[in-house]
Amino acid sequence: MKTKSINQSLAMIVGTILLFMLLIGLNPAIVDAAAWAPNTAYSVGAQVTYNGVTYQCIQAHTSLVGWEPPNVPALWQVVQGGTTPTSAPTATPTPGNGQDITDLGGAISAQYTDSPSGEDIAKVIDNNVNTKYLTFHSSGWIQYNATASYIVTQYSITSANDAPERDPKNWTFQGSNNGSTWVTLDSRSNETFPARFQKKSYSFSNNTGYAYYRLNLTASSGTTLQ
Ligand SMILES: [Ca+2]
Repeated sequence: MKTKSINQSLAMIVGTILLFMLLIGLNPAIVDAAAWAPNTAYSVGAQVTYNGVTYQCIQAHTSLVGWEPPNVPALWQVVQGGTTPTSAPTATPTPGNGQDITDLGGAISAQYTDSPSGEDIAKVIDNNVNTKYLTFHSSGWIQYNATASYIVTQYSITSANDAPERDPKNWTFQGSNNGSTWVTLDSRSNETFPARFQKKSYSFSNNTGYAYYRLNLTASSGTTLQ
């Protein structure tokens, strides 16, 4: 398992053109132990890596999804100091702090694909504020599946060219490593975008890497989100 430390941004443009930037933090990667996996029997003393951190098992158990080492301190402790790799870690292209991970070739998708021509979900992360995603629903999710796990600590949303009532108003920002179990990282209510093409950035604390990030958005209008 490769480890990477990254501080990155995820940029998307939603609905009314939302631009997200996710900030990701980098952890030093030391990889001697096998990657943690669910449904695996671990005995005391076993070492695993998870998101670039090495952990040692302190209580025998069989792992389950949701029992990732950082979530269950009764089962795993961080190996202080770690072990020094005998050779330099393989160089992995690691975005630095502030990197927009939506520029790294992942997949963008949305709950709804009823967009008018030219206003599809791909417009959310095309780094062009003049294009937008629009769906004829008052709420819906948009998702970015990165090519690797990144620690995101910031995202940005940019308002679109018109119709402020379609702007996102309330949302949650979530992370996942399997696309089905989600952890809420940030929640916002009654947000407004007083100007068109206005970019707003949102920061939050996060030390866990995820490969999937999702915004669950609700517009201020009852019919359309952009
Ligand atoms: Ca765009």
